[in-house]
Amino acid sequence: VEKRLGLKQLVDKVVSAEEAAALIQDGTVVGMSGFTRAGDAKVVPMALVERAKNEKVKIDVYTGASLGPEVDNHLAAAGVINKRGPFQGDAVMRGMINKDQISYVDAHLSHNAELVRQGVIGPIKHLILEAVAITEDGLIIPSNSVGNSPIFAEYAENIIIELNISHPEALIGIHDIYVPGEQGKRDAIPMTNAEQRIGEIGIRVDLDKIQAIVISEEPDAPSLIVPPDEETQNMANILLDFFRSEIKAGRLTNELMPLQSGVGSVANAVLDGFADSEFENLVVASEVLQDAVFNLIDAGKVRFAAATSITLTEELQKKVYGNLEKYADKICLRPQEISNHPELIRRLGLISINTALELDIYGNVNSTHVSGTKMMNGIGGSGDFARNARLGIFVTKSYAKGGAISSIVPMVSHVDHTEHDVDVIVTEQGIADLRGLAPKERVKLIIENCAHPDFKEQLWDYYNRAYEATGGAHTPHILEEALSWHVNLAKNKTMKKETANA
Ligand code: 0RQ
Repeated sequence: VEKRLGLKQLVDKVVSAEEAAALIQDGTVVGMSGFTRAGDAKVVPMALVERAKNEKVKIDVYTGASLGPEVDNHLAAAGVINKRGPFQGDAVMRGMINKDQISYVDAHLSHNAELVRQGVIGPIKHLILEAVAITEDGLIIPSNSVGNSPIFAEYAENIIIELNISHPEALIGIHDIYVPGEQGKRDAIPMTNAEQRIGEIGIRVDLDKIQAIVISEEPDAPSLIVPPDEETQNMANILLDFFRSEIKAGRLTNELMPLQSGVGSVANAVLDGFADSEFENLVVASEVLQDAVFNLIDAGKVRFAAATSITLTEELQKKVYGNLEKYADKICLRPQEISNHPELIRRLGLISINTALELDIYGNVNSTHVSGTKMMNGIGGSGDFARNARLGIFVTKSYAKGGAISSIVPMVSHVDHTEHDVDVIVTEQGIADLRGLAPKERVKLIIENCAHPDFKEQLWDYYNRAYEATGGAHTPHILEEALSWHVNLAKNKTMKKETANA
């Protein structure tokens, strides 16, 4: 502990998790560190779960992104969370959101910092921040995520630090903390390539705001991704072939452009696909570094990887955190305001790869709402990237729930990424490059190349009738029928239309 707590004047701030949790007041807004189960505040929230057994305490919780079970499961189940933002991915919290027991503000992850600056989110009474160290000159070194912690630290009235000594000391030095100033007065962000460091190795805070320090040894919950299967492997191969054709066309080189890839099993499998490819010297400029990125660093394929968090399975946690020195000069963790900043995504020319729940025949993408109503996880950073990337790619299997659901529908039941933000679609069936195409040109590629064979005929039938009915309007639809596939799913548990003699 002594080594990690470099600023000796703070030693008398060390308290128990219970004492720290007692400082949180009912009805307040609390910021917490954590991004996709990495670097979460853990022990103070769990003490709050205990406190809530005897006393009413309900708060609004804002974080970087989804947190592990301590907050998004246990704290939610204890009834402590009134409002949650900007991203979650937990079954318990999802259930409560969809039963109106928690209100959820699902937002672009790059937008949160601006909302804090403007006071739309706030006043933030407390920030609970997991750190690996506090340096002699007063820098707080976050652990394996940065998320929104720097902006919360600037605006929060009080800061509670969870000093987690189980994280490796080698994390010190991998962060690059740069916080833009007020809008209208700020400079351009001084980054012209993804490998550049532009800030400090920790978060500079007003030390008077540090109210308590809790020593913790609680590990992060591991990521839950499953290994690639035949279909995700196929999607990866299709995508690699697409990159090859872009190289032939002179639009990319073998190093591609900085890669962003979303969370989840599909996105991880797609990145894994690079391992046996000819691509090399790759740079990753993403939100989350999942297992695949470290495997690619080991394989000599990725030369540098920047993000705002590191989220690994148990196996990779052991491998990476046990040898962090090996990766230290190849990785960098930034605030999510920077990793997801439109200015940088556009300037650096990112290739972004995110997962869709469903998409429609014109290329609109739904990433969040099952049948337009039930929240799954949230938009996360997918919108930050898709709209501003050089190439906005969406991947999804062409079907879900054993084939009862077609991921390609006449009209999406909720839109997260409009047709204007979606460049390329990949399913296990094939690819649709939508760039430069008008809606009616897109239909052909999406249905023929990407839809599951079981649904192709049904999609063509809808489109052809919509074309006739509208006299070939710009974007043909039959409004009475556009969402009938979802209605059919709700009634009959399938999107498959009954055949005439069935
Ligand atoms: O549910 O396991 O209960 O069957 O959705 O789907 O295929 O396992 O894919 O884990 O990669 O998640 C879009 C949810 C995909 C995720 C989404 C059901 C399916 C399964 C999961 P079951 P898969 P993944 C960076 C960028 C938005 C945020 C984002 C996501 C479950 O990728 O949340 O991109 N993305 N952030 O059966 C009903 C459909 C369905 C369906 C799939 N059409 N209808 N259910 N499912 N398609 C990260 C951050 O920003 C932090």
